[in-house]
Amino acid sequence: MLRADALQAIYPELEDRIVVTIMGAVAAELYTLGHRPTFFYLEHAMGLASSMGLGVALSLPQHKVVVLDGDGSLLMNLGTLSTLARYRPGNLLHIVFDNESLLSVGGFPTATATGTDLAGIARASGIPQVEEADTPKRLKKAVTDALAGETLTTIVSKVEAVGPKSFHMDLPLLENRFQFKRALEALRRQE
Ligand SMILES: Cc1ncc(C[n+]2csc(CCOP(=O)(O)OP(=O)(O)O)c2C)c(N)n1
Ligand SMILES: [Mg+2]
Repeated sequence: MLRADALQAIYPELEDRIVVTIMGAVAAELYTLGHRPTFFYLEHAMGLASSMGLGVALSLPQHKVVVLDGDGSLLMNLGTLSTLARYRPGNLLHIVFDNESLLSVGGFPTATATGTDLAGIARASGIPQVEEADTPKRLKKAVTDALAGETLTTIVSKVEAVGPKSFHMDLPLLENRFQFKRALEALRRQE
């Protein structure tokens, strides 16, 4: 499965949600599908998109929060899974696109290329719902089900190590940061 196809399949489920992504390829792919003020692309801070998503989910319990993570990023912050499991916000959906590669910096193989099982680590960390979805159709169903429910879910999706030709996004980090903050403040006023 190409991650671009996977994202296209789930974009209708994402467009009205709070979404936090890692940097690089997946950020550019989501941005290209259509930016929303409730999307934040966490540049530089590799591994911390799920930590940021946890904080947002805990502070806005009436809204669903979706994190788009990567294998290399999650491997850099495996402790996030036990922290997510400890606080287990039912409004948080954590999607890990596992391309077995640090694709965005040139494509070096990660530990998932040599057998590390992120879904297994998520289960052992205590994440209450862990799914594996390797086709756009299965991913869409897993995402729809998770967003319809109230259970913290991690979905691990194996994807090909293929990214967009360009990672250019016509949105500087600072602009995204202020826009996202204002969008969250507006949502909080509705709560
Ligand atoms: C702490 C830290 N180390 C390294 C980097 C450089 N870096 C940026 S993206 C990236 C790879 C991310 O890999 P993954 O999460 O698997 O996403 P993919 O690029 O495969 O979509 C790396 C190593 C960084 N930004 N921060
Ligand atoms: Mg990767």
